[in-house]
Amino acid sequence: MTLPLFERARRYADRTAIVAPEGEFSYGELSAAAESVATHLLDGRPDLGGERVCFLVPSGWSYAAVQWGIWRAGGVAVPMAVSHPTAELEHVLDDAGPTTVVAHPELASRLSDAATTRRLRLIDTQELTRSSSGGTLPTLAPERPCMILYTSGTTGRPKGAVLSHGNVQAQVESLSQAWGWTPDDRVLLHLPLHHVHGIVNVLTSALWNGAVCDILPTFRPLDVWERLASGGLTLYMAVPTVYARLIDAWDEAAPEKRSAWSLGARPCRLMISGSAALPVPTLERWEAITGHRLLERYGMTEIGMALSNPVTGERRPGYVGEPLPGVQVRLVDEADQPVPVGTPGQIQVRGPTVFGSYLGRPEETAAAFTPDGWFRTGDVAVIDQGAYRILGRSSVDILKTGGEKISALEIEDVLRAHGAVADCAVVGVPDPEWGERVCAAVVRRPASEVSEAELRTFAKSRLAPYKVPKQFLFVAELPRNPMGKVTKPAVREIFQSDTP
Ligand code: MLC
Ligand code: AMP
Repeated sequence: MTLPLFERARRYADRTAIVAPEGEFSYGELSAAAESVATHLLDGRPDLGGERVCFLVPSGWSYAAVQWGIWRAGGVAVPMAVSHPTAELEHVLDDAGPTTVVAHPELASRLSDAATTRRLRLIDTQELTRSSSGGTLPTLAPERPCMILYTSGTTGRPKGAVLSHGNVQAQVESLSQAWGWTPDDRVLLHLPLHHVHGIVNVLTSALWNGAVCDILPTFRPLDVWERLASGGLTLYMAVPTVYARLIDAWDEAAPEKRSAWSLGARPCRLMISGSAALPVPTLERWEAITGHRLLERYGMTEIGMALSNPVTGERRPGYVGEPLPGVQVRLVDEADQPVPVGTPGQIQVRGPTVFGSYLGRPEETAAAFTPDGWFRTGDVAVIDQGAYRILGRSSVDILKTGGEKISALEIEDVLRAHGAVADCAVVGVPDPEWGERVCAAVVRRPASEVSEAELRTFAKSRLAPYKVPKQFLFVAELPRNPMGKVTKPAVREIFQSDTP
């Protein structure tokens, strides 16, 4: 017996699973490749027994084969972001404590020193998928952990959210039911594959349902338009910044291109937006261009998806709909008591889709849940005429830029490590392209002349590209309240009044 995901793949053996830069591959080929990867990773052992395997593999066929292979061997898959600098990759290695690291041949050099220092086995994807299969693979219970996804919190470096096979299956079953996935679906995937959005909502949902996952390794607006317009796609999912970029590309295109793109995108059955608030003007413009009213939904790394507008029925702009099947959602006050309908409250979520723990952080895990098992999202919403509307977050130090969640405090810690920085405050400033733009107010040390460019280079070598502030302002002092605490809203105002 194996997990339903792999059992189901047998049913679809001859159907296409993945179309990627490497070629077109059937479910049968994916299952066989996963067995090879698993056999190689096991190296004669019966079961990886929950060992973590970090992998740095671009979106595509190899990614899916490696992810499934780690799962089939009884390992926990820890996807690493291809866009991250070594310092971020090293944080994941140190926190996840893997035994083995898998890397695409073109990316292996980025991990070789780190792997050697940490005495980790570094395996190349080509070697893995070439090896022969055979032997028995372990039986996997749904409660076993399968994946660790790194996510920023208010404090410290990113934490690893541990998801079980059961969590992923519950998430996929909920979305399959709500969004009506069938084996005839074909979804376009260009989202990064170290987040729940790309991994669960797109890749795993497609593979669970016997559908085709059509992968573009990176997001390029013209490629996406051409792919949407070439027909055959039934589903498309992206973050609001992507829709904004696609709208810009459409506006800049020649009239014949515009009509071809608009016409070509129309037959797709469903287009979805999430990971950040979808501005109503973006929803309206997209509808005018393509005829599709985007279905907005709300989710989070720790819980998968929680709220969604309906496939059939009214999708109210600015609202994220209702709880998804199998997901319990409530709004509470500061004492964790449910608030009356119409009163804003913090979103809490419970059920089989919710993750188990943050790796190695029992205190943060305990603090994230109420005693009766509700996960505290930190997002605030209100129910208005039966649908949820997200109002914001309870912490000013969590930002969302282009669908990426980041911690202001993590960026401040990095900037403060620069010798010329006496103090700093990082804020998210509303931005039409990114949702929030990361901005840093910096107090330089006396006599320091450090430039914006120098600080940016410094930050870039230590942080993921999307965490690097887009704007720096040098200030004499930071605004503080009478208790001496930096007042972030006042810092944000400095940038808003500075924006031309
Ligand atoms: C890239 N940059 C960003 C950025 N992405 N800056 C801020 N925010 C981002 N999200 C930087 C680049 O490093 C570059 O910096 C500059 O901005 C322009 O880069 P680009 O090449 O134009 O950006 P691009 O690579 O096209 O990326 C933009 C994007 C990408 C929107 C396509 O960020 C993306 O795919 N975002 C989706 C993330 C996602 O999947 N989130 C889901 C999380 S799960 P420089 O200095 O080098 O020029 C979750 C739960 C849920 O949220 O509900 O789904
Ligand atoms: P992440 O931790 O990267 O998974 O990001 C999850 C966060 O993204 C949530 O806690 C919300 O703050 C935000 N988010 C996701 N979907 C939406 C949405 N539709 N509207 C507003 N915010 C959203």
